[in-house]
Amino acid sequence: MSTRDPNYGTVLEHKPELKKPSMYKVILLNDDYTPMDFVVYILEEYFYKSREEATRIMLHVHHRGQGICGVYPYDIAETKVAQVIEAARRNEHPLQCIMEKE
Ligand code: TYC
Repeated sequence: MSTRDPNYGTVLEHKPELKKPSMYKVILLNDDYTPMDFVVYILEEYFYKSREEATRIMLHVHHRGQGICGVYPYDIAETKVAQVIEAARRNEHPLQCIMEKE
């Protein structure tokens, strides 16, 4: 392109400047030892679920093997996973929590 090009200096197309951040599912895994009440507590305390919703998610995980607690940007999902595992280990429960790109 030269300065004699009729399109010189003309912006022909705009690429979006910002991509939407990828979102990550935070997933609880079932096990045979973590008490149901503790899982409900985790869902209320760290994922701000009502008692009813927390119970529903806990029972879903119990029957189906895993379940989604929420969907968050990477850093928040990573923090939630760390908080859940920390609380579980502090209480000597084997509860596992993972994150997965949506
Ligand atoms: N299966 C556990 C029990 O019978 C309860 C449980 C539910 C554990 C969900 C983990 O993510 C979980 N006590």
